[in-house]
Amino acid sequence: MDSIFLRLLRPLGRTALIVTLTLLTFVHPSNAREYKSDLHRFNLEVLVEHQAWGFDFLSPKEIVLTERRGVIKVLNIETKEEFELTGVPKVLEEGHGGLLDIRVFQGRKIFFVFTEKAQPEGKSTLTLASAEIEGTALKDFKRVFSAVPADSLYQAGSRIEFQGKRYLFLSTGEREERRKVQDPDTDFGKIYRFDLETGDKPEMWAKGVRNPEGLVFDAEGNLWESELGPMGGDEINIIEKGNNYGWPIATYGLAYTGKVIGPPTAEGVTPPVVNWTPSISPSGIAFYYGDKFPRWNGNLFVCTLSGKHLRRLEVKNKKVVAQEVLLGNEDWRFRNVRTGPDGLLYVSTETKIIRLSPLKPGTHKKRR
Ligand SMILES: [Ca+2]
Repeated sequence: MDSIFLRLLRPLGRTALIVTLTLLTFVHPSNAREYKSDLHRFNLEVLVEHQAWGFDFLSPKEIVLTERRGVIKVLNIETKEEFELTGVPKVLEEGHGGLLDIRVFQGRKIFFVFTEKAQPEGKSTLTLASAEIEGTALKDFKRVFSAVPADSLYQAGSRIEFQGKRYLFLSTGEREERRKVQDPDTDFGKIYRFDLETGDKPEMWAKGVRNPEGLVFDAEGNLWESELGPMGGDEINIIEKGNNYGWPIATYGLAYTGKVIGPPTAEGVTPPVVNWTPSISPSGIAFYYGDKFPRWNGNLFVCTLSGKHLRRLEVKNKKVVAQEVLLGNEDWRFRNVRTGPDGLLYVSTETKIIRLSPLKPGTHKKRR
């Protein structure tokens, strides 16, 4: 029996059928795959087959991205061509360190975080730097901040988030200096605010975070952070000035040996908005604000490493009211996520950058 679709087409003749088939082909490019979620069906397209620890939009058509081994690339999201920038400083790729987050500030000025050798011999540090992208080169490279040296580059944190055109927030990890995290005079396990106008010494905005790999403002101006706990105790927090987020005096997680580190909550400690035990290892986070996925608007997307999925959180009044696991069958470690200027969702894993675009039944003919 003919489908309703074919019956409707028949009077229009062969041309309409060919045009329709062409459009169907168009929305199914060879490397696109179709997925279903609770609220939207979507296509997944692989843009490039390599890691991006951090990435941001340099223009509506270009992504600037980091590979942890010490490479910064510019990717054209239409042609999928990319080139590597020259003039990138030498990074120390060790533990969780290397070339980490990267953000576009204004025009082609960028900020990025990397880890490098420091004195005394054998120590390393976490450095925030700025530079300008000119053609295929990094110019005007400046170190803005280098953290107190430590022995370890595990739990390095290192997300950057801007507030308007004046402030930059940076999350620093504990770097296995657990006992120094609560000390306000060390750079371990902190959220800093930099005033880019005055260039003053950064202000400690909050303390007591462990390995904060996600940092993002929502549309109402709340600063959300994600952090990897020890064994269990992964958290999402809302960061407020002066607050203590508890590590290591309060945690839902256990030491890798199974030993108790601290109670889940303690006086003076701001509890997480949500926590996960066993671990899913949350990394980059982003709110979706765009017109391509209307039912995802205002949702918080969380990349997970050991969880190997992209997690969608529905948020109401600063609370997580629903969660959905997306792309859990791919065996990918998800690193970072961002809404594109085109309203599509861009996600990086340890092996690729992908783009999610909506697919709604019955909308094929509208899509050009
Ligand atoms: Ca905490």
